[in-house]
Amino acid sequence: MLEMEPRERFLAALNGAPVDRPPVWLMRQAGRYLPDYREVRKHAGFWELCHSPELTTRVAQEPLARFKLDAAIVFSDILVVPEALGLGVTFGAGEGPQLAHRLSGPADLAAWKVEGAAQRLGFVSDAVRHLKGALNGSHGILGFAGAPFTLLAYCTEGGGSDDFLEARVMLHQQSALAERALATLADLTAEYLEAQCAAGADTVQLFDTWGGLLDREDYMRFCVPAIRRITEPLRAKGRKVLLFVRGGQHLLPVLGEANVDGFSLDWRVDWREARTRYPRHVLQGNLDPALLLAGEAPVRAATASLIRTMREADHGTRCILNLGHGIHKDTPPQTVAALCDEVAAHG
Ligand code: 1CP
Repeated sequence: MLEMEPRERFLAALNGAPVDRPPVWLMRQAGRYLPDYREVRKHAGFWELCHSPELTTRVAQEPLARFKLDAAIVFSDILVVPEALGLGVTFGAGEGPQLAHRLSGPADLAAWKVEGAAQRLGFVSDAVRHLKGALNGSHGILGFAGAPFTLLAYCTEGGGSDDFLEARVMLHQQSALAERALATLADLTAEYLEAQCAAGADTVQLFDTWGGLLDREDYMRFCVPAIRRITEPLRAKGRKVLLFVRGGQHLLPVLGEANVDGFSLDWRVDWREARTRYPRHVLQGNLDPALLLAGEAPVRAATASLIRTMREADHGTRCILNLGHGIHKDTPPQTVAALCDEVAAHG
């Protein structure tokens, strides 16, 4: 098959059309492991960066210039949504995020500034539009948002955590409040993702980074209905939605209920098992991000082996090569280059 252009290849894989080889992009491909990103951050705070279309385009384009990638992801963060709701999100130097106003009872939810929140998120669609103009059709573009439970987890905890106990307690102690908060987050996210698509995103990904903390019953009860509030209106408009659930291997049997076009698989999911269960979905993933710290040879071997698996099961279509979670900040750019070169060599 003739060599395809990056965006053409990315769209073909999303639509289940033939591809010369699987397209590749990497979660957190723009970020702290890249020197140019660190340079930008010396001069701009994190929110300042997110609000500047020129800077977000610059950091989103840098990995495209360095590596043979097929798509860009708009530079932003999942916590723009709680920030737009007035929760006061800050990123301290070298620490995780902090939220000034945690959700712990009904009065906190009543104080969320829902009105005008979608408009306050307009800077993210501006970033998509600016990136679209700069790329001029060369690469695919992904928009994204946090999935409702992952956002709820940060809202209740007031920052990062390993187990997000506050949110898991709330689901059972204040179920009605949790459901209302999830629905509020979902409805805002649906509008926000539609705006990203209208601005030029080819697909959007929901990051449920903490969804894997829940068992199947709770995921079905709380997360799936909230995700469907997002995916139903988007898919009715022909938008394509991908869902990433970190640590969600036990949830795989029920994820089909989320009404998405595809799944981004955590590295612990067996590709063949996922494909057998979901023959028609787009599957994306799922190399262990740790491989990128292990050197070029292991990266190339694992990449070649994953492409073989993709081709055996699907002739390679409806498959997007990626990591099973984001690039670690200590990753050497050379191994990222090796990964992308290896994928390109399979054309
Ligand atoms: O410069 C800095 O110090 C900030 C580091 C950073 C970066 C580079 C943060 C703060 N966010 C981002 C960008 C980002 N975040 C992107 C775009 C970059 C790209 O992919 O190329 C994306 C898609 C995200 C998504 C995101 N933010 C997720 C979901 C994906 C995942 O990694 O699981 C999550 C959980 C966040 C929250 C967040 N934002 C930033 C940090 C350090 C964190 C983790 C907080 C924690 O729980 O400790």
